[in-house]
Amino acid sequence: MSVNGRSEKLHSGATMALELYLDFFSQPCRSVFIFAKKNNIPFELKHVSLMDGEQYGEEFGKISVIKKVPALRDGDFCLTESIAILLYLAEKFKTPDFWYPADLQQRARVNEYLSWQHLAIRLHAAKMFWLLIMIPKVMGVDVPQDKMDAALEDLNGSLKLLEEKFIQDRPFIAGDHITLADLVAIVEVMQPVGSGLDVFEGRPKLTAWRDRVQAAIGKDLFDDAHQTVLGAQENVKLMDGSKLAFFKPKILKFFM
Ligand SMILES: N[C@@H](CCC(=O)N[C@@H](CS)C(=O)NCC(=O)O)C(=O)O
Repeated sequence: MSVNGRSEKLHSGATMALELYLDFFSQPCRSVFIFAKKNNIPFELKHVSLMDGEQYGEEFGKISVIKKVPALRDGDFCLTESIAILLYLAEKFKTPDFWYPADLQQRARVNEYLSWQHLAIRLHAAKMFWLLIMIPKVMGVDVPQDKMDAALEDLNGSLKLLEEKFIQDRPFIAGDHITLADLVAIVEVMQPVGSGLDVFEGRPKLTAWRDRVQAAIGKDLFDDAHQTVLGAQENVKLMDGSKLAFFKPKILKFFM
């Protein structure tokens, strides 16, 4: 696997550093990155360029047969799935309790959100990103208006549930403090923003929650993790659509 872009060595010890395989276009990668950085977890960042198809390369195949990012390698131990990775890091590095509270009902709230989000916010926000920007502007395929309308309706439904069921009148999803649930939520909510859809407009509750989450993470770290996706509208102009040929059938089948 060629390692490019933002690869950086964050740990130089005699023993092999924990490795995180990430691409910053990817929402779950951003949650893992933010969590590791915020908690001063030493790791070596291995950039896997999805746009260059590096997830299908032989070298990354040794790390993950699923061929998706994020992935983690800790010595001989390889792990996929962002939620599993976040929990592994939380347990291994004994991060502060508030991230994944020991309190039974607060933890249940976090688990509830983490279980719900895959087929709701994650799916719908990612779909908007592909329909608004990647499919038409990089793959050169027109998106019919009815597909766009249906996708927006789904996203609006999920955002409504995020506000009304998960945030309610609490500062954060599980109460007074940021948890893994908020972290996993914010990276997904930011994805359509990168494609030019301001999901915060007309949603004061969501906006206030975003501001609290951003403050809890720290603006510099938040911006650092999101600069790639928030620059997507410019970045796509430089992308070579033919490079996505390997991805195109899969994406069109999934989102169109
Ligand atoms: N459930 C997985 C989802 C991972 C995932 O879908 N990763 C995407 C990027 S956001 C990916 O690597 N896609 C590459 C591909 O499908 O070829 C997680 O939470 O880690």
